[in-house]
Amino acid sequence: MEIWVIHGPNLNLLGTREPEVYGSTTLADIDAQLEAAAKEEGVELSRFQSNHEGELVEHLQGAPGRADGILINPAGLTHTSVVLRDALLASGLPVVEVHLSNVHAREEFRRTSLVADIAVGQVAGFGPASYLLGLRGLLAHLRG
Ligand code: CA2
Repeated sequence: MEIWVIHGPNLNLLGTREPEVYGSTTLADIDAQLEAAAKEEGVELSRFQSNHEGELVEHLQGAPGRADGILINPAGLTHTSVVLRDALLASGLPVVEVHLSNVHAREEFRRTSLVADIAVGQVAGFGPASYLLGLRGLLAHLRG
C-alpha cells in the first residue's frame, strides 16, 4: 500500500519561524516520524511539498494508479483553493486533511475548508501528532 503525503505552501518554513504558532519541529522531523509510523504499519510513503498551487495539482494528477490514499496539509490553500479541491476529487482517492494548529480556534476564515467535506476526515490541533493520527485514520479507513 502506498500513501502520498502532501504538504502545502510555507510548510517548508516549519521550525524556523513562528514557533509560538507552529512549534519548533521541522518538516523533515515530521516526515521522519511519518516514515517510522509507515514502517511500523508496513506501508510505503511518498512525500511532496510545494509552495505552488499548480505544482500540487500536477503532482496529484499522478496519483491515480500509484497511490492508495492521500494525507494532506493544504496549509493556506485549505481556505481558498477550488483547484486543489478539484484535483483531490479528480484523484478519486480517499483523502485525510491534517493541520498542526486548531484551525477552528483561530481566525474565522480558517474555519472554512474547501477540502473537509470531500475528505474521509480532518485532524487539527495536535501539532506534528496530527499527521500521525491522520495516517492511522487513513490506514484504518483503507483497511476497512
Ligand atoms: O495549522 C496548519 O497546519 C495550517 O494548515 C498551517 C497553515 C495555515 O494557513 C492554515 O490555516 C493552518 C500555514 C502554514 C504556514 O506554515 C508556517 C510555518 C512556519 C512559519 C510560517 C508559516
